[in-house]
Order: sequence, then C-alpha cells, then structure tokens
Amino acid sequence: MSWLIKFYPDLSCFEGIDGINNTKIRHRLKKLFYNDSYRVYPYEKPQERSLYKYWKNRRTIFKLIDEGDIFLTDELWFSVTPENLAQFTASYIRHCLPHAKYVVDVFCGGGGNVIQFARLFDKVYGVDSNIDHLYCTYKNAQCYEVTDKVNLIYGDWEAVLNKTLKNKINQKQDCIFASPPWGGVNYLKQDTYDLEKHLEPVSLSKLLVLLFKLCDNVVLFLPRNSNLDQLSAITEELLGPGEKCKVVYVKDNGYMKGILVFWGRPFYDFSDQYPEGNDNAPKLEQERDINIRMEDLY
Ligand code: MGP
Repeated sequence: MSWLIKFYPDLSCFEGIDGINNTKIRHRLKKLFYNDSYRVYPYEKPQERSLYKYWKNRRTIFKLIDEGDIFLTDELWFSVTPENLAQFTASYIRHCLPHAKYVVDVFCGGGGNVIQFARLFDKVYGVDSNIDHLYCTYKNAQCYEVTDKVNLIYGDWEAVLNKTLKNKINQKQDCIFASPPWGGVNYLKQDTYDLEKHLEPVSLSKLLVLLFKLCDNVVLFLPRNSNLDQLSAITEELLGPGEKCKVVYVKDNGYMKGILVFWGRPFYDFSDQYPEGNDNAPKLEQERDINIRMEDLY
C-alpha cells in the first residue's frame, strides 16, 4: 500500500461523513484506512470460535477471499450474503427490471450484495449506520474493482432514504434491496422466526411502509424460518387485498441459506417487459448452483 493512500485515502465514494456533526466519523474512517483494519488473512482462523464455520466456508462468502484483500468485522463474517446468492439476486432483479438504473442496498454490511449489483446496474447506493461496515464494503468493492459504480452513504436508514435518496430513485423502475440484521446467529433457535418481533432495527411492517413509499420494487433477504403467514398478512395490509409477494428459497452448495422476498409486479408478471417467447425472460429454475423452490403468496 503506498503511503499516500494510507495517509490520504480517497473518500469520494462516501457521503454523509462531511459536516461539523460528523467530524468524528470522518476521523474514524481515516483511522480504519490508516490501520488497514479488518483485513482477512485467509489462512488465519478468526479469534472468535463461533466464527470458525463461516471461516471454513469463506470461499463461498467471497470467491476472491484467498487473494487477501477482503475485509470483515466479526458481525460481517456471519451476515454477509454469500457470493453465489448475491449474484443470483442481482441477475434476477436485472432480468425483471431491464430499465432500472439504480439499486439501493439499505443495510449494506460488508458489500456482498453491493458488489454484484454494481456489476449489473449503473449505480448502487449502499447505506449503513455503521462506518466500520461501510469501510469494509468500500474495501471489498475495491477488491472486485467496482468502486466507480458504488456510492456509500453513512447514516440512519430512515433519514438517508427520506432525505438523500428520495429524489434519486425512480419509483416504478428502480429497486430497493435490504438484508437487515436478523438479531445474530441464534435466529434458528426458534422454529418460526417472528418478523415483527426479531428483525432489526425495526419490524418488517415498519420497514416496508417506508420502502414502499419510495419504490414499488422491493426485495428483502430474510431468515429461512421466517413466518410466511406474517409475510402474507403484512403484504395485504400494506398493499391491499389480493396483492402478492414472491418468496424464493435459496440454497447455496446444497444448504438452505434464507429466503428472498420480492414485492412489485415485474417480479412475477413478465408480460410487460418480455412479450411471449422472449428467451431473455427470467427463468428461475435454470440458475446454476442455486436450487430454488418458489411460491406465490396471496
Ligand atoms: P447461518 O444460518 O448463520 O449459517 O447463516 P449456515 O452457514 O446456514 O450454518 P447452519 O449451521 O445454520 O446451517 C447463513 C447465511 O444467512 C449467512 O451467510 C448470511 O448470508 C445470512 N445471515 C445470517 N445471519 C445471522 C444474518 C443476519 O443477522 N443478517 C443478515 N442480513 N443475514 C444473515
């Protein structure tokens, strides 16, 4: 690393860190760059024992991890979206929204999704209220050489969506994605995951109220044991009777990892974008590496 980059990192990708109130955040960010914090040395086990299983599967998290330029906090080890899954999500959204320019990733964490969106869309806005995570996203995007397509916005998700992003997103064309915190690695201890009680930082319904205000096309990545009755009821409550969401169970390397939930007509009705017989229409079953079961909820 050249001394120039170490002392003067390029912060032009970051928004929300300027201004008197955020001097501390700016300093923190510079310190993270200076100390080369959170670099993953791929052959060194993480100190925290509970992270071993994620470390053993590290090449499924980021395929380039062995190059030594991936950055993860302890929390990111277990919450980053594995690369295959993020690739699938981005390409499915791209197919369903061929005119979309922007994707917003509301809790962008370590950037697993941001990187794959950046490969397929004009611009990705990654939002996080944790500057250490935002720094990891930047570093990981750098490893995948996509920083030119990435804008990272520091701040509370509600404030950022309401102020910074409100006028940038096209309600009908673009997409908001979120993989919010599930409350840690114990989310499977309960048979059915209560989306109103355990999702962070707010319940599913509160999260969706704001997301729907800004965009018709919303995609969430949620626990595999999520309560589907709640999903169905909240969809009807917020969008009206008969409205649908599409639930896709995603497996990576044979193991179920979670569900993707899609709201917005283009995700289940392809007739507008793709006249009958068009080979480019999305075909879930043909995606490689990921086995999918799909069901529509009414
Ligand atoms: P997991 O269920 O903790 O592990 O995380 P795994 O490998 O399925 O092991 P098993 O023993 O439970 O079978 C699986 C994936 O879920 C992770 O790679 C993340 O993509 C996602 N994930 C897990 N957690 C705890 C979170 C979370 O809190 N937030 C988000 N957004 N994703 C999470």
